[in-house]
This record gives sequence, structure tokens and C-alpha cells, in this order.
Amino acid sequence: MAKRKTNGGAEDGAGSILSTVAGPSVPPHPTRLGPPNPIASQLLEKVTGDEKLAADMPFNATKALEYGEAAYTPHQGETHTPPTSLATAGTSTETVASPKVGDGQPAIGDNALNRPLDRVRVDDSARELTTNQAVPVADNQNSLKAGLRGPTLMEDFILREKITHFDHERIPERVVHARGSAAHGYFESYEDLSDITRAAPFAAAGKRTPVFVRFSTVAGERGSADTVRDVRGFAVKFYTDEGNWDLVGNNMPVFFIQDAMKFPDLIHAVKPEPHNGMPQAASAHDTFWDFASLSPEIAHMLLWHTSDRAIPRSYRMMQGFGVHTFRLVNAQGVSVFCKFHWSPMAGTYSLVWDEAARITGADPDFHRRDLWEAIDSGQFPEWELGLQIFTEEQVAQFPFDILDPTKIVPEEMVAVRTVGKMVLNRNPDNFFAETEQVAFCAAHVVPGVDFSDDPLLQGRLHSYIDTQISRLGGANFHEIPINTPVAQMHNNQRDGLHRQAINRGRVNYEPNSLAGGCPFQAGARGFVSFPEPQHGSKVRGKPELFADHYSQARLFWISQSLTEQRHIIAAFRFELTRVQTSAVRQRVLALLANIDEVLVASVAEGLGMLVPPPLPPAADRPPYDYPPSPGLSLFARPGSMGIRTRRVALLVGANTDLAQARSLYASLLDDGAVPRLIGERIGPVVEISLETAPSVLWDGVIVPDAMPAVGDVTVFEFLKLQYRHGKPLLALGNGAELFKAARIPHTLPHGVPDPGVIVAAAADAIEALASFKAVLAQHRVYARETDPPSV
Ligand code: HDE
Repeated sequence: MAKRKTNGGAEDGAGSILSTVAGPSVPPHPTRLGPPNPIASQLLEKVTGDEKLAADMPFNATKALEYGEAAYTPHQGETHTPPTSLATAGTSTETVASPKVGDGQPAIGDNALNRPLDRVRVDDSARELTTNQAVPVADNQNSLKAGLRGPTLMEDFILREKITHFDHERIPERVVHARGSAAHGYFESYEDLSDITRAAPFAAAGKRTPVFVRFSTVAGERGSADTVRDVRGFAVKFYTDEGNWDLVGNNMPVFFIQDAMKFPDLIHAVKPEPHNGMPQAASAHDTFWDFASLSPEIAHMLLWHTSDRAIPRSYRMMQGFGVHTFRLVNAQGVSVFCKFHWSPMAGTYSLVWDEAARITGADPDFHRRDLWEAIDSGQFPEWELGLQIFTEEQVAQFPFDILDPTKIVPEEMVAVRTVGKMVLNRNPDNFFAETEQVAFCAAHVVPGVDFSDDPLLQGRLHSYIDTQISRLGGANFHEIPINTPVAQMHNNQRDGLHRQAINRGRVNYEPNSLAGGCPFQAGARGFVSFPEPQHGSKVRGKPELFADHYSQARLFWISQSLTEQRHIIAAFRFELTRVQTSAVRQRVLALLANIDEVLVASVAEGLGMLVPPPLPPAADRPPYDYPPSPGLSLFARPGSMGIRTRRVALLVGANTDLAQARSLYASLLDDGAVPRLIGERIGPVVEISLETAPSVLWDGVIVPDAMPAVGDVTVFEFLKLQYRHGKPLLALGNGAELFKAARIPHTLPHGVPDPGVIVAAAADAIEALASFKAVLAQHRVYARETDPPSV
């Protein structure tokens, strides 16, 4: 038998390294290079480096730390620095440069996908038109035909590429929150909150973190109107230096249901009814109220939903809430509970229902336009972030369960601490690439933020990633530029549809020694779940405190002003009038009977029904008697914007004193308002015609002197609607004739002068404008309201 040969000549460096079939049985590696060749010598450097790196890790030294007690302390992965960058390369030819592959210098430890969006912005200036393969297109007007009157040729790859791309331009819309608008900006922390949380945005006073924020309605389809009665989404993506944190909230602090299991039912019930596809973007139909009246946990949310919060004047003028209870965790692992609040500097203001319904026709993009115009004109919307922080001990004293998303923590029980502000200062470049493709996820948290066991939140942790996979076409949606973090992202996830990253090297697993252990496990520096003790047997059910469905609904009701209460009653009346099945209405009344006598009696009266006995309570405990919480009224937050961004119509005609109109215009502009000269037809003076910008699109109207007292119905209607919707009206000099002709009242229903109907001599224009601005800053004269409206 032949003697077994060892080491195959490797000891003396013999043997070719140019082999991907087999390596030596023991080191060192063969060194034979063949004819002189720089790439082959790099290969030698690579394989010897590889060998050294692998040898640095004779065994998995951290394996033992995965077990038992040791597992409670997260440990960092073992890592070794490669002796040469080539050791972790996939190929020794990576240094070959070209205009396509780059300069041949690997960017060690870098993920280019995380660079600013500049890397993918496209500008076409001074460029010729090309195909997607960059082939210049000679003729973009005609398809390729066999003769001028002949058939189109299959060969026309330019036509086929163009049409094929077009055919696939649409992606599925979001199953909820399909209609939305977004903007870039930043969050700035007012203080160092590291005693409470290690979350990166709060690490230092003045620290700025980039954000992308998307506002939305819930029920409507992508092309539906902005001003429908609905909850508004308020989703903030913080691009922190420890990864992306998405605070995916709403403009109301509670929700309709208490368990993720009911979400598909809720959404099916509120979406257009499946047999006839109606109504669009509206809860005012049988299936929603059928579901609602059989789900009494909805009571609190119904009052928010019928309140003016559901028809905001602007995205810029609404609060935002994280809704669920979250945890904040500091570097020592100490955790507190937290509720998140966004408060608009512009104050909280809403439309009135009749106005909202008309805006749906006049400008379905009302909120989108408002946000866009404010940002593009430099009037950057701002919100302050407030935290309600509370401990396990406090939680034990609360008359509600903090895991129940139908409950707030009243500010009287836990004050809101203002910790920073958010400014939206840049509109997106491209609606589809950014606003449509942004993928928020309730599970995107960073170290320092953690979840509570709220069963609604727990279900959301699954849903969002799952939905993006069908909406954005696969598991690589995080690589879409708007979704990539600014922090470095490195892991061993690979492949899949639309993969963008070109991962260097051959290692796509962990543990490894061939890449020096990289990317290595971060240990305690990484995200560590708060070690909340768990006990209890598996069960499908809810804690008993969740069964108090009405105490906080009543709290909301008694905290509203009379005006807001009137609007809630009117909203219930409207919604339920649209319901066709009277037994459903009856059940809603029975639910309301558990909240407040005046509320239920007024709604019943509006429906021509009697007040039924209340729905039986779901648990035997008596309701909790909360004192009113004034901060729940929209009127509690007037903001500090004055008349900035308020839209004022200056009605002008052939005889208008233009000098006066222009000076009023200039004064309004100086205060940051948005005045426009409007009239019958656009021309040298008139900027917008009455037919393009009807009354509901304006926050106030001014009729300068000598506007002819025309008998035009359009003008009358314009003024009447301004009046009916509580807006300030100013007439100067002869302009007063128009108020008279349109029969605009000068006194409020109870006889006192209306502060928002201002008539003055032309000479008193300055003082009159000041009074007008004061009412404009207060938003509306709600005292004008009669029910039904009298004008
Ligand atoms: Fe959402 N929600 N949601 N939601 N949600 C989505 O994710 C879901 C809930 C919220 O501008 C979807 O990317 C479940 C509460 C906002 O892109 C989906 C449950 C709150 C947005 C989804 C809830 C929200 C969404 C659809 C109950 C306020 C828009 C498209 C367990 C705290 C984000 C998408 C944007 C979007 C699921 C309840 C807010 C299907 C299962 C409560 C602002 O994943």
C-alpha cells in the first residue's frame, strides 16, 4: 500500500492557489502564483488573510453565554479585525475599477444604502430622453410602423418598454390609511432625557433627528377626499442614529377596539359595504353602526369620532397620540410607562360639518394642499412632543387598565411633560417614491423604547411588516430609499425580490470566523427587551377593568364645550340618519344612554325616536366618576400662530377701490396670512375666480370699498356660507351694500352684536382690519350657530 502523503506539498508553498475546489489539509495555504500577475498576488493575500482570520477563532467563545443565567446579560459577539481588507472580499478582483463598479476601493464597514437620499435623486435638466436602458430615443411621438398607414411592429422595443412600465405603475394601496400626505423635517429634543430613556433622539438637549411624517385618513381609498369624517393617522418615522423608530399614531388618543383580533371586523364594517361598494370614506352607514352598537368598548372612541376632531381644519392643526401605553427604558434597564402626545403650535382647529362636506367637492385635496403650501411658503408646521410618564405603582391606583387602548390617562392624573419639538420643513420630491412607498411599522422601535402588553399594540407588531410585503412587493421594502435608516444597517438577510444591496464577501451567516465574526452581535448596546416578568395561563379574554366602557366616554362628553357637544349631537344625528335599519339606530341610542342623558335625548330627538333603556353593562362594577378634563376640549389649545396661514378672500369687482384692496392685502401678508383677490374671472387684478375657489376654501372674507352691490347669486352664496360657517366678514364703505343685499345678520341669535360681521367706513379701514384679524385669529364665531342653520 502506498504511503499516505501529508500536506500535499503545501509546506514548501507548492500547489496552485487558483482553486475553488479544495484547500490544503493544514495551513499554510499553497502559494504558487503562476506567471506574474497582480490579481493573483491579491488572491494570495486574500486566502492567507482568510486563513489567519478563521484561525483567530478556534472555537465559538460566546456559545456558553446563550444558556441559563448568562443569557440574561446580552453579550457582544466575538469579532476579529481582518489582517487585510481582501480577507473579507468576495473576490480578489474587487480592486478592478470601472465607471460601473466604482473605484475598486471597498468602503469597509459601510452600507451605501444608508447614505442621504441625494444618492438616488434624479434631475433631467439638459438631458436627452432615453429608454430605461439609457438608449437615446429619437422619436417619442410615434410607434414604429410598417409604412405610415401600416401596422405597428412587434419590434418596437421602445413602445413596448414605455407601455409595459405604464401598465405596472400602480401598486396596491394601503388596506387602511390609503389616503395621505407627508413631509420631511426634524425632531429636536429640549433636554437630555437619558435618566428616563436611552432612545437616541433624547440623548442631548438640542439634538436633532431627521423625521418623515405621513398624515392620513383611515377608511377612504387613495383618491378619496381629505375632509371626510374620520380619524387621522399621524405617523412619524424618526431616522435616529440607532436605527428607525416609527411612532405610528393617530389624532385621537383612543381606539375603537381593545384587541387586534377585532381589527379586520372593524375595518370591514367601516369600509364601503361589500355588495354595492358604498359609501366611500364614510362611517355613516349600516354596517359600521351595526358593528359599533354590538361592540360597546367603542363608546369612548365614538365620541371622539363624532367630535370636530374628526374634521380638522388642517393636518397642521391637530394633535397626535401614540394611543397605546409604551415603555421607556434607560441605560440601567429601569423602565417607566409612557404615553406620547404631539401638540400643534398652530393650535387645534376644526372645520364645521357643512363646510367639510362642501370642501369634499370644492377641493378634495384640501389638507394635502394646505400642508404643501404651508411648507413651500416657509410657514413650517411645528408640534411639541409631550410625554406622560408613570410607574408600575401609579398604574395600580388608576381606575382603568393602562393596557386598554380605549382609555386615556387624564392629564389631571399624570401631567404631560413637553420634551421637544418637531418641525416639518421640506416637501417630498416625489409623491410616489416617498409618500406612497414609505413603510411605517409599529414594531420599529429603537433601544430605549419598548412595548406594553396592550393586546391591540401586540397585534400591530405583526401587521405592518406583513402588509408592506404585499403592498411594496417583497421583503426588501426596507431598501426603498425613503425607508432606509440613516444609521448603518448590516445583517445576513439576503436576496429576495428587488434586492438593491450588493453585499461584499461570501459570509451571510453568523457565527462565522471567515468575516472576523462580522456583523457581530451588539450585546447590551443593542436592543434589549425589557425583562417584564410573565405569568398566567394561556387564555383568550380580557381583564375585567376593560369592561368599563362608559366612564371615560362620559369624561370626554363632560369635558367638551357646549359648542362641541352640539356638534357631537349633530354628527350622531347625521350618521344615524344615514343608517337604514332602525334596530341598529335603536341600539346606538341604547349605548349612548349609558353615557349621558342629554346626549342620548338630543340624538333621539333628532332621529324622531324615543330614548330606549340603556344597553346592559358588560360588568357589574359601577362607573367611575371622573371630573371634567378641560384639556380634552379643542378650545383648550388656541396655539400661537395668530392669523398665519389663514386664507382670506378679498372680493373685488369692476369698481373696487384697488389701492385700498392692495393695502389690506399687504397688511394681511405681513402678518403671514394668505390673502387673494377673488372675483368673477381671472385677469390683471383677480387672482382666483369664485367658481374655482368657493366660499368654503376661505377662512374669512373682505369686501373692499366700492365693490358693486351686484345681485349675483354666487357672491351672495359666498357671503352666506362665510357667515354660516362662523367666519369673519369685513365690508368697507360701499361694500356694506353687498352684506345688506345678501342679508348677512349683524347680531347673534341672542341679540348681541356679532363681532365677526364688521362694517366700517372706508376711512376706518385700518381699525376695521384689526378687528377682522382679531376674529380671524380666533378661528370662528361659533355663537352664530343655530340648529338648523338660519342663513
Ligand atoms: Fe394601523 N395599520 N392598525 N393603527 N395604522 C396600518 O399598515 C393595524 C392602529 C396607523 O401613513 C397598515 O402600512 C392593525 C392604531 C397609521 O403609512 C396596517 C391594528 C393606530 C397607519 C395596519 C391597527 C394605527 C396605519 C395599513 C389593530 C393608532 C398609516 C398600511 C391591531 C395608534 C401609516 C400599513 C402610514 C396603517 C394595521 C390599529 C395607526 C394594515 C392590525 C391603534 C397612522 O398594517
